[in-house]
Amino acid sequence: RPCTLSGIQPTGVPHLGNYLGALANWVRLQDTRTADSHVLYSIVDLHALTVPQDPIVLRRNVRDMAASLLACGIDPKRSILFRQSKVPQHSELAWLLFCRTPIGWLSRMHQWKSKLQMLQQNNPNAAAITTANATISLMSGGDENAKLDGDENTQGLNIGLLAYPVLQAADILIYRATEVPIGEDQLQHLELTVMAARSLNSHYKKEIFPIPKGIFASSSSKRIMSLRTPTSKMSKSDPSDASRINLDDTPDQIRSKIRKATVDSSVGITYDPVNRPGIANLINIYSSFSNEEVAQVAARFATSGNKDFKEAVGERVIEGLKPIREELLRLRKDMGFVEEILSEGEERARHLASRTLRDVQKVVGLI
Ligand code: AQP
Repeated sequence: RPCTLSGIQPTGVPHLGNYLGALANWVRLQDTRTADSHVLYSIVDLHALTVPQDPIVLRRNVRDMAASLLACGIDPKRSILFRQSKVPQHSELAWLLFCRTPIGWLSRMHQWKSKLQMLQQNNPNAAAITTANATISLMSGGDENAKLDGDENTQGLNIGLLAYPVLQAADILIYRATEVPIGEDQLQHLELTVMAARSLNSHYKKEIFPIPKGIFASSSSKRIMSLRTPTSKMSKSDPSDASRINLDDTPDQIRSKIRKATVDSSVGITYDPVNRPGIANLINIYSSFSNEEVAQVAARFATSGNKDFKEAVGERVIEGLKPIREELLRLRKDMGFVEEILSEGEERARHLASRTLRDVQKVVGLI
C-alpha cells in the first residue's frame, strides 16, 4: 500500500531551498493519494532539539511552520499534518532501531561530519572525535562537572546530533512509508533508513518494513544554494538572513537580497555551476519558477548584464511566492485554526503509528 511521508524542522520560516527542493513536491504528491493510501507531513520538533532551542521560540516556530506548510498548499483533507513529538511511537521505534544500528553508520553521515567540523573550527576545546573509527570522546580535558552542567562548549555535541538519522528512519518506517520527498542533502539519511529496514527485515526473516524510495525535485531545484556563499546550501540556520529568501520576505527584501547575491564578474549569463556557482544558482531559481530548462534560461539572458538578470530573477521569485506569503500572513492571524488541524492530524498519525509499533514489538519479542 503506497504511503508518502516527509518532515521539516521547525527551525525558522522555510526558505526558497526548502520550498523548491521539497515542499513544492509535497504539495504535488497529494494528487497521487488514493482511497487506500496516506500522505503524511511532519513538523519534526524532536529533531530541532539536537541544537540548543529557546522553548518560547521553538513553540512559536512549530505553529508558524504549520501555517507555512498550509500556505504552501498542504491540504489537511488529503494529507495528515502533525507534530512529531505528539506521536510517541516515533521515539519508541527509534529505540528499537538504535539497538540494531552500528555506530559506524552514523559517524559516516556527511551532515554529522560537517557539523563536527564547524564546531571544531569555532571551538578548539570542544571535542576530540575520530569519525573514521567512530571513537567519540565528548571532551578533551577541562572540568568535567562544569561540562556536564551544560557548559555551552558541549552543547553542539550531544548524542541526539549523532543519532538523529535513526529517529528520521523511525519517522519513515513507523508509517511503512514507500515514498519520501526530500532535497538532495537528505539522500544519505534516506539510505540509512533503507539499511535499517533491510537489517530488521533480514534479522527477523520477515518483511516488517517496505523499502522506501526518495522522490526528488527537478535537477534545477533539488539543491538551492546560499545567496552569499553559493558553494553551500541555502539553510535556515545560516546566521546571515541575506543568504536565503524566506517565504515571508517582502518584495523589497527579495529584490534587495537577490541584488546583493554573490556572483562572479564575467560578462554575460552562462550556466556553469562549477566555475560560476552564483549565476548557476540564480538560473536554477529562475528556471524552477518558469518551468523552463536551465539552458533555455541561460540562452535568453546570454547577453544580459548581471544587474538586469538579477532583476528578472527577483521579479520571478516575487511573483512565485506572492500567494504563499499572502496566505501565510492570513493564517498567522488564525492560529486557533492551525492548532485544530494539527490536533486532528496527530490523532490520525497516532492511530497509524501504533499499528506498526505493535507489529514490530511482536516481531522482536516484546509482546
Ligand atoms: N538548500 C536546499 N535546497 C533544496 N532542498 C533543501 N532542503 C533544505 N535545504 C535545501 C530540503 O528541505 C526539507 C526540509 O529540511 P529541514 O528544514 O528539515 O532540514 P535541513 O535539510 O537541515 O534544512 P535547513 O534549511 O538547512 O534547516 P536547518 O538550518 O535547521 O538545518 C528537506 O527535505 C531538505 O532536503
